[in-house]
Amino acid sequence: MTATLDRSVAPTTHTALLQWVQECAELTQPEEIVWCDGSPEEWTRVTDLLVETGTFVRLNADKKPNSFYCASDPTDVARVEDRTFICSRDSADCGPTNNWMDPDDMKALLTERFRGSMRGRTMYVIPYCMGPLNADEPMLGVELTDAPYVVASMHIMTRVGTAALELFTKDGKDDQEFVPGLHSIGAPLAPGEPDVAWPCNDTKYIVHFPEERLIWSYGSGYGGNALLGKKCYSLRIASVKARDEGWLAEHMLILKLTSPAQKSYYVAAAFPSACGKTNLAMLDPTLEGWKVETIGDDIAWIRFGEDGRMYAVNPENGFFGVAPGTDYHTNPNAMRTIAKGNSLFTNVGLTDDGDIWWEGMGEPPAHLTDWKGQSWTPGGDALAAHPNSRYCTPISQCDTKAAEWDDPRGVPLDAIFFGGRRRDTIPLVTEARDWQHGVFMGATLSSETTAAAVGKVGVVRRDPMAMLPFIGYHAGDYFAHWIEVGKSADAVKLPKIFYVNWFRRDEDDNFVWPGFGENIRVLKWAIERIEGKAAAVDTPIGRVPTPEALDTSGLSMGAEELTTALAVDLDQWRNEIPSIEEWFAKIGDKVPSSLRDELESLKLRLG
Ligand code: GTP
Ligand code: SPV
Ligand code: MN
Repeated sequence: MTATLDRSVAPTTHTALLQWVQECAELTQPEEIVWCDGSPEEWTRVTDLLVETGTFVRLNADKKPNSFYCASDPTDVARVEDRTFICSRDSADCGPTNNWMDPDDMKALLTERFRGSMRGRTMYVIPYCMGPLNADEPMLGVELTDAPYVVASMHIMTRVGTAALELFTKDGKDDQEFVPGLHSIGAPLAPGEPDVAWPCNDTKYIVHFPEERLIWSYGSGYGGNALLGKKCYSLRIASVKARDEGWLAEHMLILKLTSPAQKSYYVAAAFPSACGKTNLAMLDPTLEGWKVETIGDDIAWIRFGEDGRMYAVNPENGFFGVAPGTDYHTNPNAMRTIAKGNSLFTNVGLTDDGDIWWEGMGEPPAHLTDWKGQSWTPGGDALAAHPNSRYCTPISQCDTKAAEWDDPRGVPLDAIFFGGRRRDTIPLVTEARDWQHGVFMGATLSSETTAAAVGKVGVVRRDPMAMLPFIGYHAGDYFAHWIEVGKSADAVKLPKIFYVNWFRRDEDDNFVWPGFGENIRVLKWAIERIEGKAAAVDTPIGRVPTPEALDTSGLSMGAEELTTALAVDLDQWRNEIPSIEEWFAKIGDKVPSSLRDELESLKLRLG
């Protein structure tokens, strides 16, 4: 049986929305259409259903109340960058770092994939809002999905349901814009056919039509591919909207830092996937008197305020954090947040007493069920948790959330950090001379690939502003937009830019910098630079702290390691130049001349 849209029970009069839901239902032929209201009852219904169908295991309520374990299909564990497309009308608007296909061709191809793809399943209509509901211009979206896992996840990650839907027809108007996103796991069920715990399709397409502000996602149930409010809307589509309107949509955490003098600062930081954003956003400082509060851990929308400063908003409502490595010693605030329950855990280990465990979380239990469903004991080769396993938990229950975390005005940025995962070359911290130099640092940012995307791990690649997989248009135009945004502002009001690397290693392959809570020392130096208080050495690549300027009080690390962490090795930098040149050559004519000038002057300074 195929459901048709019954407008008399649809909880909205929004004409374009009703029309689109009807078209998608006709195409995908679900058995039922359910409008999501975002209520706690709906959460209970959907999670109960997922337990019943074997997708979820309810965790022990004494350990993790109202929380669930789930294991994906072993082939559906991460973002699929080679299956991600920007289908701009003109291929020149997509650029060499994205996959492109003509939008009409893509629609023709995918229409056949979506035809009947929801047969035997329920189509959930999820109205949602990215960013606060009381924003001047609430950023609305609707995801149609046949995955109840997506419904449960969207409950945590976005403002979902009736409160969002009401904004679609605000003040009696039914013309509010929204970003439509059609998602199907691509696993229709024939009558009587038994389901599997994690249905998906071997063929995946994550597709964006930037001019239409439209998303089509097929074949995957994994977070970044399937929760369309996150990377698809808030980065790829939003970056295009931001270019058109003069703002920035970035892969950045946002934190509030308060000094012992009780002065507060706001910092945004762009690190590639699985390179430390969540950990920095929740940092537990090792320096007395300093306080860090969390505003966002993955995405920042940055607009100019009336005072000419840049204000950052976190469009999300939850954390979708990397599980492995998260522990009371590394990220106690994340541990406390998930301990309160109301969370989902995907591809972690399931302990025999109904709790979760992953690599890096203290002592392993004597036995557990690993993410592949196999019996697991410590000491073997198999991992308990997939390296890209994730916890999904509400920001509202994070003890260190800043009061401003859902303020629609956002917070005024004092500093922007770029950072990557590099075993050599990149010092612990470098200050840019000015905005243009900072944009050059961001545009040439490099990092070792991680398990957050399917593919080889540990390969150094350029990841401009940590946005390589997320820029919704041509990377060269994106660089030009960053330059323009800086030019349009009063230079003294712009955030200062820094480049950090927590991941430098010694000859024995150990990290030289202890990282995590100790990163407060780098934040402190940056703030003192902004205040004109800390010393720095001018080097060919920018300004780095003098060893005395970095507060190392109580830091148990050798002077030699500290020197290595801070070192600007000119030979390593000279080695870096050809790959930067290659990178600019790849981007081509659209690299702004100001960034080419930066490269030329860097070469001159390196000699
Ligand atoms: P996405 O959610 O994929 O965008 O990742 P993210 O940038 O939020 O990265 P996250 O903070 O989750 O960290 C990823 C991994 O890096 C985890 O295993 C962390 O334990 C580890 N990590 C984070 N900060 C540091 C650090 O300062 N030093 C070291 N050595 N590891 C870190
Ligand atoms: C990332 O990969 O940068 C993430 C996780 O934050 S995902 O939502 O899967 O993209
Ligand atoms: Mn991310």
